[in-house]
Amino acid sequence: MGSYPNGPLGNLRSDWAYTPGGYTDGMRTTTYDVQGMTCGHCVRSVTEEITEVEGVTSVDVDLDKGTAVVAGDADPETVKAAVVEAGYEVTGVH
Ligand SMILES: [Cu+2]
Repeated sequence: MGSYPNGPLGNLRSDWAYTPGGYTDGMRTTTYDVQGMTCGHCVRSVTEEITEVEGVTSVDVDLDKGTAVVAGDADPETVKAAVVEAGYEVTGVH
């Protein structure tokens, strides 16, 4: 995670708190590139599996982009395993 720029835009979000790992808005989000999703059922399966991972507070799966944006402090390896469990593959985490 990078840092946010200083300057006019950097001050817009006053609710951002600084932590040693970077700025957060109280909830860290991680984007997972998920390969193999083709329809709403896929989205549902991935969403349900990731939701069950400890530390996950919300999941937003985008079929068109092929991403799952996960909020919370879940272990990325566990989230990846959950995606595999659902039958898909994680090709990137960022
Ligand atoms: Cu599907």
